[in-house]
Amino acid sequence: MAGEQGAFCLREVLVTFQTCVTERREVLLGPYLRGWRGLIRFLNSLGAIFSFVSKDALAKIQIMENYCSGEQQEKYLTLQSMVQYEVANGLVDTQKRSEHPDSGCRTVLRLHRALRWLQMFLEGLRTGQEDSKTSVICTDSYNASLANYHPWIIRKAATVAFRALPSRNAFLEIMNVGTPEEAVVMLGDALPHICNVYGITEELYAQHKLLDLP
Ligand code: 1PX
Repeated sequence: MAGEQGAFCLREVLVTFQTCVTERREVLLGPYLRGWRGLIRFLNSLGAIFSFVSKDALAKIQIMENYCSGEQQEKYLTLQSMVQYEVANGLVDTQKRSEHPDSGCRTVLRLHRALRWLQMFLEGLRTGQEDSKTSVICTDSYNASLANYHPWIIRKAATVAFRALPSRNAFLEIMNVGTPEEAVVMLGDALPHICNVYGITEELYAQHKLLDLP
């Protein structure tokens, strides 16, 4: 992403997922959310057919940004401090959404599950054959991850939208990091960082039994 209005470059977006992990393996929410904003910008460039997805993701990013700039902002510096604060103060609904329908913990959990989809999708693109279909890679990675948490109607809408995805090479070019071959190399460099963020979050949520938050 070369500046706000400049050409979109996926490399710079993915780098934020590298910079959000500290030496103590904490996940900084600021860069994490910036990474998500960049991804949504990319999603928007794929056309209005994905606007129902970006609307939901943006609403979640916005909820988190409000916490990060709100009265308790120092509690929302890292994922670890957020979990500690919200759990210790009873700010998380664990059975059904009621008093705290938009806790940071449940909101990040939705993004975290989507990050797993992203990781699988980009890995599928990276290792796919030149003529493999992006829609198939996307559907397979969705079915193996996020779809498990979505009702039928969302799954249906998502799989219909996936059919509109461009070919693998066109997709690699939209990433704006050079030739398809260069994009594949970039993905190979960037994906371990996404896996790392995913792994740290998964471990943290498992420790606190937060992986099934309503
Ligand atoms: C070069 C590749 C970059 C591609 C970037 C694409 C970024 C996609 C970001 C997807 C973010 C999806 C967040 C979904 C969060 C979610 O699961 N929300 C559901 C549950 O929320 P709730 O508050 O009700 O508990 C919500 O019901 C979801 C609604 C919208 C539909 C979500 C469909 C997800 C499909 C994901 C794939 C996107 C297609 C990308 C094409 C490349």
